Amino acid sequence: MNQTFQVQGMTCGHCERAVTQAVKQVDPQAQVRIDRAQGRVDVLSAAPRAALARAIADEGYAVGAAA
Ligand SMILES: [Cu+2]
Repeated sequence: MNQTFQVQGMTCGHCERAVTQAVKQVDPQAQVRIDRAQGRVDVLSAAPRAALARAIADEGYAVGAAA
């Protein structure tokens, strides 16, 4: 299932890796696609949306609903 998150505060490749790692800690099988300019993170995963959002937020990024 594809899940889209709006994530604020990603400014560089390091941020993309941090977000990707956070998602993969919840679901190692997850596929993550990030559009940094749009602040958009697409996650292909069956993990609960709330768990993915919390993991990203725990890295220090503001997570909003998908636009
Ligand atoms: Cu960064």
